[in-house]
Amino acid sequence: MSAPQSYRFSFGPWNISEGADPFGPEVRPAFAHEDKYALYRPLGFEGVQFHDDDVVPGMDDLTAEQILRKAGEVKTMLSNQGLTPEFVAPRLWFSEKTVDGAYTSNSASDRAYAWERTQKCIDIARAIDCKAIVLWLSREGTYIREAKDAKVAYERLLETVNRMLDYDSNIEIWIEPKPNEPTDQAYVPTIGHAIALAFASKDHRRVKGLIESAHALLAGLDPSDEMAFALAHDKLGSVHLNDQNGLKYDQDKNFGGANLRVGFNQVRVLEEAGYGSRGEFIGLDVKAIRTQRGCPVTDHLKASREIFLHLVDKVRALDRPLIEQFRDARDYEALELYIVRHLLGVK
Ligand code: XLS
Ligand code: MG
Repeated sequence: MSAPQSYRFSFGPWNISEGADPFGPEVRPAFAHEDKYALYRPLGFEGVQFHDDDVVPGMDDLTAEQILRKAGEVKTMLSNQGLTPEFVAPRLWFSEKTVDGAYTSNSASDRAYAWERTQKCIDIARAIDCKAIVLWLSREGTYIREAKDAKVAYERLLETVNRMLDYDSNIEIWIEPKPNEPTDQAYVPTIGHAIALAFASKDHRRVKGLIESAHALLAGLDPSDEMAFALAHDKLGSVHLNDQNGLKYDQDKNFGGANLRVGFNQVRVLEEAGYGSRGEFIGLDVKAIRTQRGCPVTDHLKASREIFLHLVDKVRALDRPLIEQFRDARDYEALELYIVRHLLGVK
């Protein structure tokens, strides 16, 4: 048997936040973005996930040269801290020009803005030596179904993916599905949709998915099965591990915090498929609870990583022959009791 996989972890600077929510303002002092890089290694993380404007704030008002200069500075900061940029995602949901979506907007000028911004995002990724672009399609959807022609919208998404592949011959595109929020219904709600787009594209080897646990749960699906589907097609670019307590707003709770067994099964599927052995990161997307005091707050990141690693130990300690016996006998009652006892640490 090969040596057990050791995992590398990543998160985005937005995971260290000031605690604002839709009902109230910041509750913790701000902590400068650029000071966050020094926190990664001591917390056990080596990958940084970015939005394009995390790298280059105010990028819409800067020239190409200014953008590249700023990106170069960030590249140096990362290498000073021994960090790897995992992905850059165009933040296409903040601008006035994307209130009704970006690539799927009915307005040609909105779509032109979205494409310009995407090119700049790829330029930034290149400038910091990052090989992947994440497309979280946020406002690509509708509030009422009649607002857009959904077939045309999917054609526009495919056209965008193909243009991105043409624009840069090395980058990978990782599509991050989510079924709703901020829109009522989002296009590309599941990993199946993302992978269909990948295979329809002109170079499917460079188009994959990023699965966020909470997004799969919001679609009423089990994240471990979503991950298994992507892995079976060799299309799991990355993950955003977190948790979600039912069909509510996107909670970004600590991994395993709401449903430990659902967390365990994600780890089991990743581990059994050898995820990570080609350098893939265990990415987290977790929010500190609003009531948490301090600056910067990082306990939620530490906790999620620790829970993940405990679950790896649980997966490695499974009695595989016993599981096979239960499967052969189709005794799923016994299998379930064994799994729950195993998780509880009782014999
Ligand atoms: C939203 C996403 C987003 C992406 C990057 O839920 O997690 O932050 O991962 O655009
Ligand atoms: Mg995410």
